[in-house]
Amino acid sequence: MGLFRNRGLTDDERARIPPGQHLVRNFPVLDVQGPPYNEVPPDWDMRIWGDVANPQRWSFDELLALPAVREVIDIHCVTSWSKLDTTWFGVPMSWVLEAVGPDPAATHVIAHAEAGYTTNVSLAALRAPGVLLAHEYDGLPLEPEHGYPLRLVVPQLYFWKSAKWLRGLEFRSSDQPGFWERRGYSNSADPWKEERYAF
Ligand SMILES: Nc1nc2c(c(=O)[nH]1)N[C@H]1C(S)=C(S)[C@@H](COP(=O)(O)O)O[C@H]1N2
Ligand SMILES: [Mo]
Repeated sequence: MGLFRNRGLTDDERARIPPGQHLVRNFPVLDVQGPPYNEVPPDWDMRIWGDVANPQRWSFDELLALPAVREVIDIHCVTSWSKLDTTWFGVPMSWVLEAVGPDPAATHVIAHAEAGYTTNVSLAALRAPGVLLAHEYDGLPLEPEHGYPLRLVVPQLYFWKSAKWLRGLEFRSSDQPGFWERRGYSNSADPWKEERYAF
C-alpha cells in the first residue's frame, strides 16, 4: 500500500518516507478535541517544573522574546501520513534545557497541553536536533487547529508526541505514559522503526 501510494515521488522524497507511510501535500488536522481558543487568554502561561534547577513561567510575550530558530523538518503521523519540509519557528529545546538545567536524575519529560492532553518523551529524545517550542508555522503564527499559540515539535518521533496547545513541561526521574501512550501507542515512537503501538 505504502509503495503504491508513493508512486511518482522523487528518489529523495522516497528515501525520507519511513516504512508504512505515504506522502501528503496538505496538512491534515488530528486531535482529540479542537482548538481551545483563537486568541491567547490573558492568564496564558508556559511553565516548566519538576526535576530542574530553574523552573520557568513565561507569559506569551515573554516566550516570544526568547531566542528562536527556524527548522525545516519532516513530520510523520502514526495514521500513516508524512509531510516533508515543514517550516517551524520557535525556541530551540537546546536553549530551554540550558535555561532550566535538568537535574542529573531527570530522565523523562511530560508535555502538558490544554484539555488534559499529555505525552511523554525521554530527555534524550528532547536533546535530538530540531526539537522546538514552536510558535510559527510557515512564517505565520500557528493556526488554531495546529496548536496556536504554542506547540512542542519533536520531528524524529511520530507526531502525536508533538503536543499542540502546549502549556507545560514536567521533568521527572521516572517515565509516565501520556494520553495516547496509556491507550496502547508506543512509548518510544520512532517512525523509522515503525514503533506505532506498544503491543
Ligand atoms: N494537545 C494535543 N496535541 C496533539 C494532539 C491532541 O489531540 N491534542 N494530537 C496529536 C496527534 S495524534 C497528531 S498526529 C498531531 C497532529 O498535528 P496536526 O493536527 O497539526 O497535524 O498532533 C498531536 N498533538
Ligand atoms: Mo496522530
